[in-house]
Amino acid sequence: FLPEKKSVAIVGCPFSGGQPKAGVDQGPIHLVQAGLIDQIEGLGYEVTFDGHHQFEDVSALADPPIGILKNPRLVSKVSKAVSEVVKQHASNGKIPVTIGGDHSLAMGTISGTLSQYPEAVVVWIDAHADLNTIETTTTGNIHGMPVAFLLGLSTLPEYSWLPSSPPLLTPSKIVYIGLRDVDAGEKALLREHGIRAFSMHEVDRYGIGKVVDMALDTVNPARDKPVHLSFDVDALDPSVAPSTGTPVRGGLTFREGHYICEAIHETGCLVALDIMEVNPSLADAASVAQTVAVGCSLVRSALGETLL
Ligand code: 5AB
Ligand code: MN
Ligand code: MN
Ligand code: MN
Repeated sequence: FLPEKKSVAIVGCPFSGGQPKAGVDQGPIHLVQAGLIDQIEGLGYEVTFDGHHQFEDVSALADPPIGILKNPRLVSKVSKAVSEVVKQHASNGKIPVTIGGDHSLAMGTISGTLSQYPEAVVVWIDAHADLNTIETTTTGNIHGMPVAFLLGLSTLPEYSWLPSSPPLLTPSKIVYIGLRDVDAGEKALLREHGIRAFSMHEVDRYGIGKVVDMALDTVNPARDKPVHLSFDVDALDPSVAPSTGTPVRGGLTFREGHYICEAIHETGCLVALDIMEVNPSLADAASVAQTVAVGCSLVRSALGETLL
């Protein structure tokens, strides 16, 4: 299933509608300005980048809340557009690298990957499970809900473009690493659906090397399935990636985060990558530069930089 030519397509998504803090839409602009494209080319890839995705003006869309969900139609429209772009790049044999933007975008990226590679599995790196349903969300922020939509646990007529019965994603095709701030309703859903998750407790107990092996053993035991890696930078400790909207202390170290990307690269199964939730409006200039640099280096690691 892997493209022969080393080819990457950057999908820049300046979008913040899945959460309330301004600035996360500037994340992709900063990542590109920091030289991400040259850096990927430097690894021997051919890189396609047609400019950042242009999203419809929020004010142009009548978008009252559904229940407590904020910007539900806008998030749906944007994710649907991203899904089509990701699928298109994947079908052209490129690895889509989507840079956010908030994590609601993963509804688009992962559905795009799964429509091209139905057997793909998802490795979700995050402090949070992003598994809230319409019933369990306490914030109404859709960046905390994309996995539930992908699994078909949340359905709305406004999201009918996303298949729900059967859904594209099933519980045995996703695994989490890095969790440490999971809502009570999400914990119940993890248990109910038998979704495998490695929290920071397991990272401490077994070490990151063993945790990544175990995580891949659960979703991709023969290492023969395409892997979509969705990386929320808040999985990293706030001392490593301070400029993000929902930081939680006690996260992955710089090396643990990069190790995950390197180990997935080593499997040779990576078909799509998301780097999400970089928010350059949060924290001081040095912290922003640090977070943006970490975002770029995670991408490089996932694309094989550290292989000797
Ligand atoms: B992120 C919370 N669980 O549902 C919710 O950053 C936080 O994409 C979600 O992981 C965090 O709003 C979403 C409290
Ligand atoms: Mn998160
Ligand atoms: Mn997330
Ligand atoms: Mn976050």
